[in-house]
Amino acid sequence: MQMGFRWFGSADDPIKLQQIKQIPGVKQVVGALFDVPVGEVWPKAKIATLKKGINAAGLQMDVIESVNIHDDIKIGKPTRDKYIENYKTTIRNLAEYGVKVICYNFMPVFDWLRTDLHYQLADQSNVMAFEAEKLTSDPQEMIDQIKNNSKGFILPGWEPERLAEIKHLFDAYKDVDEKKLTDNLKYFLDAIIPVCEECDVRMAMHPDDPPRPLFGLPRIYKNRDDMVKIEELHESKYNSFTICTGSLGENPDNDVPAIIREFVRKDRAPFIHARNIKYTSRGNFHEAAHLSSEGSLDMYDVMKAMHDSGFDGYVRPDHGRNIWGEDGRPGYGLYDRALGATYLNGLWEALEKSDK
Ligand code: DNO
Repeated sequence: MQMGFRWFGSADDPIKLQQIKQIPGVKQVVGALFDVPVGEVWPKAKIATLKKGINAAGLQMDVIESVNIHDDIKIGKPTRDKYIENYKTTIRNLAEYGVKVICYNFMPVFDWLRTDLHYQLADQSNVMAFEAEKLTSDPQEMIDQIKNNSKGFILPGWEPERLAEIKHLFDAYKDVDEKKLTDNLKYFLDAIIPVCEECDVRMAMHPDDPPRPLFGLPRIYKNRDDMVKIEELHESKYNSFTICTGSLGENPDNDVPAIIREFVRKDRAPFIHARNIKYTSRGNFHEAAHLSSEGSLDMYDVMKAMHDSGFDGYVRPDHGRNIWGEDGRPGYGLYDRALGATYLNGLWEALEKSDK
């Protein structure tokens, strides 16, 4: 198991690589290029600079999160082939710099969605939260709320140039149902997985967050059965998953440790996001500190499932709270994620030693 930490780059992340290096046990920086428009090729020179900076801080860059997928691919427009060719070139370019795993998602329009970016907990820390009753009927209102509350940070997966086109995007998705979206995923995987096999780069699809349809848009990675369907679209260990404990766990019917066991044993889960959440009522939740005692997920069971199945991939703490006066990017401050990494490493050490 290798512990990583997500980082938004020197131009846009107040957290310094040296601070990440000081978190005990963190070996990997999970990075990305945030200044390349979705759909364009990631240039080698920019990848080289990113990697150089990370390596100079004594850290590795084996995992990229995310190379986002152009909407034309998800919608299945004729122009998708051009963007798929670009994606293949990006895979090849990343492979040249030693990247092993690319995290991506196939969610229409929105990546993750929350109705509150600063939900206050009793200890005065704040987290992100989701309450279905607070979803606005007009998605534009939701987007404006999120933008206005993000304290000027660009949130992952919320590229301003895409969301500026929201009405147009919704129109473009109007004939895309679950079946069509799945067919379009298959078309994409059939095209890119042979390149992944040739370059030894694994695609790791991230679950829908929250794992339910939103604003009438289809969602295709919500639970274990969806994962089996996606796996069958293109049989290869390079067609694999990011298991995000928080996203899947947001639906209490999902047995997250069982999902981990099944897909790690099959070697289909090279990347795990470890996050805790607390249910406020069915389907609603707020995010929480990583400890089992702070949320509704048992993080010992999560780590034990990874350990028992011989997990040998990458893991990172996921969304944390803003604590100790930090006013960081929602979900991605330094302190609480560092506590999370340390806690997860502690659980792992105990599991390793209890085996001997
Ligand atoms: C949110 C993240 C997502 C994730 C993408 C992967 O904080 O979990 O933005 O990175 O869905 O493509």
